[in-house]
Amino acid sequence: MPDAHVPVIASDAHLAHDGLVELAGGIEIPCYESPARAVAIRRALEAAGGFAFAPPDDHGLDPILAVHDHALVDLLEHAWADGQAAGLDPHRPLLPDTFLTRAYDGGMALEALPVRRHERLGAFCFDTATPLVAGSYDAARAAVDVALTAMQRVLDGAGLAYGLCRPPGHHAARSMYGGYCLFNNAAIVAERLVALGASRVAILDVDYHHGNGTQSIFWERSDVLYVSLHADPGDAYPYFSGAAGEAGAGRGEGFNRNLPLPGGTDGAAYATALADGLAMIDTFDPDAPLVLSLGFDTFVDDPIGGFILRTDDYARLGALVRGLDRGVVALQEGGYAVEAIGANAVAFLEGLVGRRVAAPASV
Ligand code: SP5
Ligand code: ZN
Repeated sequence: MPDAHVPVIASDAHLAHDGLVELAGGIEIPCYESPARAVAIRRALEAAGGFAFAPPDDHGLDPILAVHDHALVDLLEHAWADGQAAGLDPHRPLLPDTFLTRAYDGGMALEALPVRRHERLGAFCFDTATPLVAGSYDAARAAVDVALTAMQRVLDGAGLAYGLCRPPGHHAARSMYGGYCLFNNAAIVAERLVALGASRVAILDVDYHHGNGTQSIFWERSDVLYVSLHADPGDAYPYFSGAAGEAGAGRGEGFNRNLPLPGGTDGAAYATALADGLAMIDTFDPDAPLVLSLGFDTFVDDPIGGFILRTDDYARLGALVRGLDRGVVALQEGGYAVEAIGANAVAFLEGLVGRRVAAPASV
């Protein structure tokens, strides 16, 4: 149905998740992960036409608690208010300054976390680039609702729905946030699909970075296949996961597939790897819509990425995913070249839905 409008689920709650600064090289810089990203995508889709916008439905906490520990949800819900009650500056974001790493714990039986939740951040966060502000929790809840509503549209018969999630999700693990991610939107959708009766759900992650959170959540699961294309973690964030040999464990062994790519990867090399990833998904034979973690930080001008994909490439990649011939729940992850992110989203989604794709070179 090439003429049907593609459902786009979006919420304005993200506008208040404006972290102001992240720490990079010991100094504070403006956040790459800004409200302007989602605003630019929305404007570009509106200008392109063919997309039908709708707000998310409220799905409540249960789908989140099926993936994340209550302690993480509690932290994200209350850290801001606890900090304010303790007299912190309302104009400064919360960032951890002390990290409870595996080496800190070292097997000791530590007894307690601080009572005030803004002092617990380092037990639940893995980086210094994920600030929390007053509106962060509501934005994260809305991003989950956006994702679940997009899922519902596909279950109701749309071939494709796009969730304009912000904050993104794929770096968030069961008990950990970071990498600009608070709740793992894609993992929550996948888990929800299982709860609704699916026995094989595939997540395809095309963000520039490895989705360490998604990998860890489904590490021992054979009912959720995670396939990720990303920058080789040997020299790219998040550094500690994403190698090709990480295949899952226990029943999940073989159901985690990492396809690390070298710095400088272009659209042609990327498409080759994507075809490999899609073949893995086809073999797995999902009985639920594909969950697509869709990042545009593979773009040539991305300020924190190291690949060289161009806008036209995204149309081709979308068309490749379309070749799977399955329903797709596309969820926004990263992408920080704000001036191009709208065009990149339009190109990918139009390729995915089979509309206005550039003609093959031979025609
Ligand atoms: C969802 C998502 O894309 N999260 C990415 C989080 C990356 N955070 C910090 C990356 C720092 C990389 N520094 C490279 C600087 C190049 N100028
Ligand atoms: Zn990314």
